[in-house]
Amino acid sequence: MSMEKTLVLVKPDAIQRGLIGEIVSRFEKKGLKLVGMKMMTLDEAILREHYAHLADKPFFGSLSKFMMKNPVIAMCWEGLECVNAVRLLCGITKARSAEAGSIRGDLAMSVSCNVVHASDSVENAGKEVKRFFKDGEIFDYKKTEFEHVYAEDEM
Ligand code: IDP
Ligand code: MG
Repeated sequence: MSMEKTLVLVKPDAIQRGLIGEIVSRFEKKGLKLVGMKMMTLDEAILREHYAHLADKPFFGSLSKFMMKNPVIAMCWEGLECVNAVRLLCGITKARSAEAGSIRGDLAMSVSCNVVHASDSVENAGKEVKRFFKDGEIFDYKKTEFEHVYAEDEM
């Protein structure tokens, strides 16, 4: 068991649809700790890196265009084994098939406009947090709620 940090993006469709608060609230209610948050406009360079695994897909161009349509909210969340926990909260990529109760399952219908991004492994989470945040933009503070979120032997 280890404390992990993971990257979440509130995607352009969610910004337009007024879902920022709802999405942030899902992670807050789960008991995660917000350690970084900012609004930013993505450019082609960061998207080429971020979606490198999709570079040869036919939809890569439209995906990049979608992600640059308007700003996104980048967030870094912290918690015990939270990379996996956050992926589960988000649900699968194809939102209309995502499990009810998950963010995508409850809030989206599209494969591409699926309201959130979340890191898919501990290794990628480390890279992605560094990609979107500078050192001084990630905050270290005590979240007293953790005493109630976790058992003593888990912390
Ligand atoms: P993930 O976001 O669930 O990790 P990835 O396979 O890493 O899914 O794809 C990244 C993003 O690319 C997806 O969230 C979605 O916005 C978009 N995407 C993935 N597959 C497709 C597709 O088949 N058509 C259009 N967009 C897609
Ligand atoms: Mg992915």
